[in-house]
Amino acid sequence: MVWITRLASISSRILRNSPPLKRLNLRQAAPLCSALTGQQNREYRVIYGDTSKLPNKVRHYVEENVRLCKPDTVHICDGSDREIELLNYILQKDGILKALPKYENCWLARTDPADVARVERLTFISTELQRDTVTTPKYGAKSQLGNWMDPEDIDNELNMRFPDCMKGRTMFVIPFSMGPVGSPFSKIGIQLTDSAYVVASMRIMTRMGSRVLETLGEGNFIKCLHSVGRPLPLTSPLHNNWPCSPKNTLIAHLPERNEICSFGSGYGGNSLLGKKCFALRIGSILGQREGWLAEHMLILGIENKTTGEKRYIAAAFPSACGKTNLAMMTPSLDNYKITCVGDDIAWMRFDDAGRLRAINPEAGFFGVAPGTSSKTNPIAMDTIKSNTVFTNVAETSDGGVFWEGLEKEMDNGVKIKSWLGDEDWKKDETDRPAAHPNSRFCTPASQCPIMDPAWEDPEGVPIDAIIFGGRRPTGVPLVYEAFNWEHGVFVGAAMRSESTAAAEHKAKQIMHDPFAMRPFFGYNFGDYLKHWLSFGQKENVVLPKIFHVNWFRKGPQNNFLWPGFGENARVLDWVVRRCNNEDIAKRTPIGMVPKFDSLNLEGLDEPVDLEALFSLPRDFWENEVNAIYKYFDEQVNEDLPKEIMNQLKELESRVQGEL
Ligand code: OXD
Ligand code: MN
Repeated sequence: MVWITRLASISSRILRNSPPLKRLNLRQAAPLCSALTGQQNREYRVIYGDTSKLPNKVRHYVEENVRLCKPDTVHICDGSDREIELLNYILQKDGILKALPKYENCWLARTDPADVARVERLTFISTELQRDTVTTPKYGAKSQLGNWMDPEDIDNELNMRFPDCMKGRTMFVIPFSMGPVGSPFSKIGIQLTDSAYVVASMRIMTRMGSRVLETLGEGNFIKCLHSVGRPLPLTSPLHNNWPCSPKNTLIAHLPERNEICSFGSGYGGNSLLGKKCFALRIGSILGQREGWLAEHMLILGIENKTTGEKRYIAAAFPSACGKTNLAMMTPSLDNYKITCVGDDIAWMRFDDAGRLRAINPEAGFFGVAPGTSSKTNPIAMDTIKSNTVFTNVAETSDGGVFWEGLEKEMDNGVKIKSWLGDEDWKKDETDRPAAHPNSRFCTPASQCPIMDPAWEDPEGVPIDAIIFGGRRPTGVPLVYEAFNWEHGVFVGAAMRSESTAAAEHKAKQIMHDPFAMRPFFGYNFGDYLKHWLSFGQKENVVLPKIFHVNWFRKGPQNNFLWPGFGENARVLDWVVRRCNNEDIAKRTPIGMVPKFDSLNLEGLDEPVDLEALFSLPRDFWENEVNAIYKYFDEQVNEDLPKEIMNQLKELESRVQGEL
């Protein structure tokens, strides 16, 4: 145990009332605050770990933020079993986690109902030049492709929030690696947080602890500062014992300082900073700088058991559109075996031999619970039976969990307590769901029975196909293939999908979600497109084929036209055979679709209406083209690469001439 001196600092209230501090960043703020107040140095206590063992750069980062946030105690995470037992004990004592005795080492957290999803409108990226971060929308339209804030303004915002924010609490120091520890693809972050729930979740979602510090040495890391924003003593009561500060929530990315600062929310996407903030937003910037791609994509392996041929596919769908289900699919075609490399994020780069290689930077799954069942995803159901943290799901009287989709898997007589605490919840008696639609399971990937043998390969797995997709109730066929790389980049840029509960959007609406990255771009979308296009110009690379899928097309009775889930293997079979250049595709104005009879439909329980699944209504595609024009024009404006505009014009003329 080590004692370190800390400087006292001015309270956030005083800062709030002061004139804006010119170009003051958090690091400058801490010592200045203490100098201003002239308070005496005080000491804080390291209750776990040893700061003298921290690399110098990490120690400085910890110390400057201790001075700023003023936690009572500091805990340096080692990632050990002893540590997590201690944290689970504390979380239980504080009423944040509840044990779920039906399973092994599983826990339930219920959040403040005001802190249940990612908050996109409060998520900012701050760079000196606005245009580095966002496109410039036309006609005064609001940017849908990210929020930028001036560095001076963001510093003022941060200075209004972070000083003293951890008073009475413990600051946890989490060293974590995105990607296998020591892989040349991997990157290291240090997250400082006052939430033990975040520590427990980061332990599942990342490789975390002492071995990361050993690998880091005096190397560089991404600085990740997080606070729930509820110093002690509390000034108002908590809901569900869940500390958060929704009115002050702010998720700030400062790529020019390699820094992320998140305040006020304990919810996963806002607080587990390795995930969306680091692996996607900061990751995409690093990717642009260093020549690689950070994408919102699952990675799966697909093996033909008859021929032994194995391929890897990466697929981008918007949040809550079935990436986890596809990544863990139990194929309905017996001759295929699917293995999982990742369900949410892919870091990809071309290797020296010109193959695109991908790693999953995460170590766990933070999956949407509702809809997951033994029918839709039996592999996920197996994975989550132990060592899992559930958030905002319903609880059962036999010590288990429940959510919409598990109705057929409940034992008789078992009672349900909803995520909002409604005792003996019954579907017919209320219109409140049992589980929040964005409730989650957080579970270790290593427990998934179909993890690919190469999922932790430091070199990554070779990608043969990239699939884009979304929830499109009308007009978009089950599958089509892009004509070439440039057309494929256009298909990604033009992606649209029905909104889901993963973020704070209200009504169901078809939203543009290019590359499924709309909430996660770290830099200007026009530059992002140029970056993607640049790979098409490279010599000596094997470009993966690009496809678009839509499992969600509906018929006139509002029924899904395609059974989905394990049956999606039939689409993957077609994709893989196209990667083998089989002559099974025919040209349409929007791309290549399966030739008659080339989609394997043998053994399907119910016949499918292929004509309806693949029809291309002219009015739909005219509207689609117009919507894309409008979006590109208004949102991407001058930053749209000419190649992408040309692709749109070509689509328009094909739709007009051929449909
Ligand atoms: C997620 C998301 O949590 O995309 O993966 O919202
Ligand atoms: Mn996601």
